[in-house]
Amino acid sequence: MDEKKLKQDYTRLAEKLAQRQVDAEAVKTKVMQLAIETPSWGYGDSGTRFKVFTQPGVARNAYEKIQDAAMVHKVTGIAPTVAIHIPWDWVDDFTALKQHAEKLGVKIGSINPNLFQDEDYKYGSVTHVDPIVRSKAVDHILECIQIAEVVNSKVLSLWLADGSDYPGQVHFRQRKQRLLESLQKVYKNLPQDMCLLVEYKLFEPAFYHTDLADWGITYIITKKLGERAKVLVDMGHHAQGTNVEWIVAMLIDEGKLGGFHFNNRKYADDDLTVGAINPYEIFLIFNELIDAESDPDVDLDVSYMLDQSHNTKLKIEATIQSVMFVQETYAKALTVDRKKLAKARAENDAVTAELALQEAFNTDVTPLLQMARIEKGLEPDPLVAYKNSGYFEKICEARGAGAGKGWE
Ligand code: PSV
Ligand code: MN
Repeated sequence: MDEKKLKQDYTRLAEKLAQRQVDAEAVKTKVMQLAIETPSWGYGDSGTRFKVFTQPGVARNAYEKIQDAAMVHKVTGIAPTVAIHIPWDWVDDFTALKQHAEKLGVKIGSINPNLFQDEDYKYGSVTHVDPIVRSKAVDHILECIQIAEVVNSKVLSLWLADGSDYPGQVHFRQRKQRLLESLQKVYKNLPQDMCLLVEYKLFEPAFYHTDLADWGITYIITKKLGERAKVLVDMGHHAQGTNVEWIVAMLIDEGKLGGFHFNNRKYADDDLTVGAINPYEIFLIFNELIDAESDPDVDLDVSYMLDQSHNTKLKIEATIQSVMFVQETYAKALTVDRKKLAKARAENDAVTAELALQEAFNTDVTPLLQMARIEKGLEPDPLVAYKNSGYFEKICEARGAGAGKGWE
């Protein structure tokens, strides 16, 4: 690394940003304050419903997944928490798991109950016609709240696979009522300092209807539950062409945006690397978030999480790449000339308004990110740092090749 050249490049960039009335030093501080949670299930073997593929050195249990997450944090400096999925990450002693994480410099983040892999849930979980199945589902979520308390997590993150496959199969309104009733039981038991994030998904596994298919119904449910229930936006869970940044803005304005699952999709599902298909979309989302941050009427408390399972990329590398992409895009969105944008909007000048966004999106922020990392004692390029660390060789030797499904 030629540090002299890097400093020159950074100075040139800072001058450019000053013309947009953006303080490069402030951006440099902010990009290292970002916290992106990585998912435990992104470190275990995964696949499609046709085949689960194995990878060399892949994590075989919750302890190893946390070890990998800690490695991602070590090289990026901005991935301090790891989400866990119960029972995929079940251990007999969650205090020990918490201590293991902390020893490695990370913390356990959101707790994700699993209401989709039990035979009982074939026709639904919290929406099921049978009260015994609904009770079982609610009890599992309550169990996850207890785990959250043990590991000191403040976020319970819920996604339901509930839906139906054929027209006429279910009574929509009755299912909605049962869903609300079940989640009200959960909410009543939610500790005061914990929040409940509710995630929607257009379709899958059900093909005809999904009980929480979009932000509208999820907003309604979380609104009825109470202040600590909010909506989680998974980037891959929308129909093609949906304006996700607008949804984000609406949820912010209603005080109901709770978090993100970052990823991308080409056709359906949600497991492509964030920004792989539509990098401008996440820039536009950050643009809304940054705009709201400076609004005194908005109280933002948003969790940023990745939700990706890579089958053909090496998992740790793919996760580092994703964390870096989110950070880079956030940095670009921080370089928007907001005065110019506001003025152009006030004058109905669509060209200038759009250009204000595009000039930020097209800004090469690499020198700023590299300087920010160096100042924090990190290597300038986390992917290179990881490759040079010898960690992959070490886990290949210690763990062997292919551990089988990490999600069962
Ligand atoms: C469902 O597709 C989902 O996005 C939910 O967040 C789950 O918890 C996660 O993926 C499981 O892979
Ligand atoms: Mn998700």
